[in-house]
Amino acid sequence: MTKLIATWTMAKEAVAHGHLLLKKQMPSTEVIEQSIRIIEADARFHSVGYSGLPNAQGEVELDAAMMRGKDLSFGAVGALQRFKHPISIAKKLLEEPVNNFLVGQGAKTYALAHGFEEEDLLTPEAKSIYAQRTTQELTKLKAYDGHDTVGMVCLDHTSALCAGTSTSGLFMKHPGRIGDSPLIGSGLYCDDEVGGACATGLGEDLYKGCISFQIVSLMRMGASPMEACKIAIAQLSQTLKTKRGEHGDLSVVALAKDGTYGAASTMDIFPFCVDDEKDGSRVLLLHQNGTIQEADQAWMDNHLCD
Ligand code: SD4
Repeated sequence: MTKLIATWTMAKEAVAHGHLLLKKQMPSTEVIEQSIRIIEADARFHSVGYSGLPNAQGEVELDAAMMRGKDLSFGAVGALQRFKHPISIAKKLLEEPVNNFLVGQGAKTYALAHGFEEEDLLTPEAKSIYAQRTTQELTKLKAYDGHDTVGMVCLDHTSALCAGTSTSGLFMKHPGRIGDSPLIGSGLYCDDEVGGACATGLGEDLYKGCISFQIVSLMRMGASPMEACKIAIAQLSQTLKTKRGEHGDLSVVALAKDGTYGAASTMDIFPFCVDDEKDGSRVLLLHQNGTIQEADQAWMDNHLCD
């Protein structure tokens, strides 16, 4: 039975930590917060939290969200600067009766009023990657290059589900740009009656399909998480190709209330993590032909920050 699933190789340690918290019977909202905080704080990862790559004006700007499957409560922040743990602010907002999704200055005012501390998130390494990349010809720049989002779904001992996301968004994004990650139904969705899902990839394409809500809806109608992920990705990819000619990367993970999981992607190889009784967590590689294999040491050495 899987209790935690997360996008990308970088989530390995966080999922292992979450696995330990689940053993201590921590609720899924806490597990999601504590696990995602590990990734947000890790300076090796330039796509989430501290040390994230900055926007077009050189500022690190973060998006994060949390959804609780028991009562569909939702909290999110967008385009937030100078707070290392946007997932914790999203969790706080989830408890509010209204005003659950705050952006920019409003999110900052809320965070300060609730005891969150401001700090500089731009590390010398992130700054130098930014400087190198901005010297490339803009036409050769792929906006999406090297930018990942942590999306995580958790099922706790009471069968309560929670989903969370955290990201610094796209490289060279316009100040104020918000992707799919903090949008309910696009970056994440969960309902205890069914299961949960999270997305990563090009936000501007993912949110055109409300992809996470779509996956949970397919599961509600009887699809397994694997079927739901595959159908949702295939449909969105086809629709975007037909209507727009192309699309960016689209990847998803899902967890059903019975502890079965699914993943799908338009990438050749999409890595994701699941919890594991023996090692705490495992990194799995989903290939285009649908096969899933465990990542070996060589993959881990070369792709830890993916
Ligand atoms: C965004 N979906 O801001 C995020 C970025 C991402 O893998 O997930 N990249 O559009």
